[in-house]
This record gives sequence, structure tokens and C-alpha cells, in this order.
Amino acid sequence: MAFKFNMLLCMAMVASMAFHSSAQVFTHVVGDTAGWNKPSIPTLYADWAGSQIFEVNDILKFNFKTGEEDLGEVSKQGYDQCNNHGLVNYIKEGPANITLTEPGPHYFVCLVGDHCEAGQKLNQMKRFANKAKIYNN
Ligand SMILES: [Cu+2]
Repeated sequence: MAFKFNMLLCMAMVASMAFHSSAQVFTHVVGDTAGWNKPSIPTLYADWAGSQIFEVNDILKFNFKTGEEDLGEVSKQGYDQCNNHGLVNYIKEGPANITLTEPGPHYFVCLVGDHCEAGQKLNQMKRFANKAKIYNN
């Protein structure tokens, strides 16, 4: 009887550990169904980011067609000016998954044509639940 109980307890512990680890990584689909494309409204990605709560190790999934869009992680200046200033990561093939390895702002732009100027840019990665604060930069 005691053996059976220990087995059950052990199984319950394993199950809860599995649940915990899978719950820690959350994938945010950037732009939801709009994907990562030249947006119909300039605030689409800012609005989307404002609806999310990010945590370190969460994943950003950028859904786009290879050859039609791209993805650059750039500096604040690159973001503001829509160019590749401070490029730290450039991905040509979609879809692209980016893991948020640290809190605070991250700056993403599409470097195709005038897409960034039209609003295909993302920087509102400021809300990290485990930090319980808003980053103001
Ligand atoms: Cu684009």
C-alpha cells in the first residue's frame, strides 16, 4: 500500500514538473494573423506589442514569406531611422523564431523597401512580467 502511494506521488511530481517546464516558454506570434508583413495600419505592431506580456525566454515568432520580407534586429537608431544601424541579427528566411534572452527593449525592423516606414517595425518589448515593471526606453 505504501509502495503504491509512493508511486502515485512520484508520478504526480513528474507530471507537475513537465507541466511547469512547458508553461515557462511562451511563443508570441508577432502581429497574430497579420503575420510579419507591411501593415495596413502603421500602429499594428505597436498595438500588438501593447497587448502582450513578455517574459525572459519567451519566443517571438515572425511569420513571413522568404524573399518578400526579412527581419533585422537593430539599434534604437536603426529602428527610429528604418535602417540597419547596429544590426545584431539578420534573418532572410521565414518564419523566424527569436528567443528573448534578456529583458528591456529590442528593436526589430523589416529592411525591404519602405516596409519599415509603413510601420513594419517592433520595439515595444518592454513588459516583462517577471520584472513587474515597464521599461521606459
Ligand atoms: Cu517587409
